Amino acid sequence: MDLVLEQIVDSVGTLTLNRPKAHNALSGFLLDTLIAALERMKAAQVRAVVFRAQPGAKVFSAGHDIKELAPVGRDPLTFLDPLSRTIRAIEEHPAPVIAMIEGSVWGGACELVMSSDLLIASEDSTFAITPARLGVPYNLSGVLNLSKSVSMPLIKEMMFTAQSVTAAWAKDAGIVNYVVPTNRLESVTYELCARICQNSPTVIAILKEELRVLSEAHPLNPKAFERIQSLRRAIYNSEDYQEGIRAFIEKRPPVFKGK
Ligand code: YXS
Repeated sequence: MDLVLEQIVDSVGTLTLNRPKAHNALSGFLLDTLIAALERMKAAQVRAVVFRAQPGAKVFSAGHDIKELAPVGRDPLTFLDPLSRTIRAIEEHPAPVIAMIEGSVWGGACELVMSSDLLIASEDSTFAITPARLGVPYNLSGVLNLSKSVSMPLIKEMMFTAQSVTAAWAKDAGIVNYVVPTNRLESVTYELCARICQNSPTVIAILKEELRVLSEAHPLNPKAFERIQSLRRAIYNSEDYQEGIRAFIEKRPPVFKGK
């Protein structure tokens, strides 16, 4: 079964997550498939890419495949991991990537949609940033991606509570462009694509790249980077890191001891 369905109509590509048995959990294989599909869309010179779950999905994506998270002692979120590579593929794609969201969005899937260019969410969709609930020491570029369009107090509330927020909350927080009834999600999304397709694709591509470069322009001295990495290493070497994953697999709440 194809883990990502691809379609191109009138210069607009649509990529549909298709791993329903695991709620579109982002396995390495699914993410590599997504990256390859984005490459094909680039070769086809689409003017916009819509990124979605199956119509009617209750869960847009359950986030990183927890069963594939690195074992204790290894960084679960490195530059060459599938999730990081997919996020860069979205950010560096020359056409706008529009996340059309229905259902609940979890963990790394929040970073995936929040790294898209535009987000259109159904009224009943929700968003949960879960590292604190899983015991995962999220990486610096991921935290930057999650926080770019949100005020500090609001992104801290999402990260520290690790609880789902509604689409309306996400709209107020500046995370999504539009919140619409589910039965209008497709029409609003593809109408927006049609408006984008009327404009110069080369200028849109350079504007997207300029905004990416500017949004990543953060001075970070080597000592600060190395200090953060050593703090992260202590966490992915910890009992709490193992507890978060074990608790999910054992279908029970985690009990974190802070070590
Ligand atoms: O028990 P089976 O084999 O049927 O499989 C179950 C779940 O184990 C599986 N599944 C997942 N497998 C791997 N990774 C996942 N993230 C994942 N989520 C679900 O799918 C089958 C059906 O799940 P089940 O029974 O829980 O369905 P449900 O309808 O009762 O509940 C749906 C959810 C989404 C509320 C529930 O599955 C859930 O809470 N999933 C985990 C959501 C989450 O915490 N995601 C964060 C993943 S870690 C991540 O993204 C980053 C590393 S971080 O945390 O740092 O942001």
